[in-house]
Amino acid sequence: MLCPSPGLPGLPDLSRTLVLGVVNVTPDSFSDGGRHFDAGDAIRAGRQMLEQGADILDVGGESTRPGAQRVDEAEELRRVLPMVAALAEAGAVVSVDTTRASVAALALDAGARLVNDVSGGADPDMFGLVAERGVPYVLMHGRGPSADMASRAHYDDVVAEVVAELSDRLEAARAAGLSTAQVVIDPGIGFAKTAAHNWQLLAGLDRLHVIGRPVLLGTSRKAFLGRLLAGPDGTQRPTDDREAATAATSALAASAGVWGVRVHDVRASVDAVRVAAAWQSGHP
Ligand code: PMM
Repeated sequence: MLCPSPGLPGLPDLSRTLVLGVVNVTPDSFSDGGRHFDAGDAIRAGRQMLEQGADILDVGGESTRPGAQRVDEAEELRRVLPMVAALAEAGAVVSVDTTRASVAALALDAGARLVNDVSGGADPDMFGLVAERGVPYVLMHGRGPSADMASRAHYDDVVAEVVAELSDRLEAARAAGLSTAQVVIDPGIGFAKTAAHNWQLLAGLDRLHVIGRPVLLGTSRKAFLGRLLAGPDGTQRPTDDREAATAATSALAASAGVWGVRVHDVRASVDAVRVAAAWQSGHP
């Protein structure tokens, strides 16, 4: 069993796995191709996730999919800040999914309560900022930028290496003044990992326990699920048809004691983690 009830400052502390709804503010959300951002649609999507039971909304303005190129800081701010402010105003607990300390700082000013950093603190100012603000921080495992991360997917024992590399980053975070109590760890499913590595990590999730921190898991709609569910001709299951598989991972994550799951379809995963909690406790 992983670390179930961490009491992270400013975040909900429920007797079940938390569900983080993904609010990706990508160019598709811009009504005129990216020049003037109409936050309306994205805010409505975020509000709907709240109604469906999301515990946290994770707002990101930069794609981290394999091969994705970076957006510049001004553009990231323009995408993220209005969303963070509006959703915090609507009563949501908001997380900002960014690798830039400057973006994290302004998002915290705008009402975010958690920093989700897929780079594991690559920005030299990130740990210092999070230490100073005292907010919870998701330290994710990866091996460098999305653009060429596939070339770094080489492991002898992926679980042991992810544990060792996360432990090193946690040590660096502590050296920069972060308190261990602020940190959530994430094995970074799909980040510098093949499908086989992802499954090995999920099978060995219990071994992350040695780090002693709560675990966040992001499996939602990822390619390794599409590959698992490929048709007889080898065609991968399309992204928008991976929801049942994602919900299955949420139920299994919950029964493994995972602290939070980061998902696109909130309703299905809220149902899944509630079923898992009732199953484990023996009462609804
Ligand atoms: N995955 C993505 C983006 N942010 N954050 C955390 N902590 N963990 C993840 O696995 C993660 C993340 C990429 O997924 P998306 O492009 O579908 O949002």
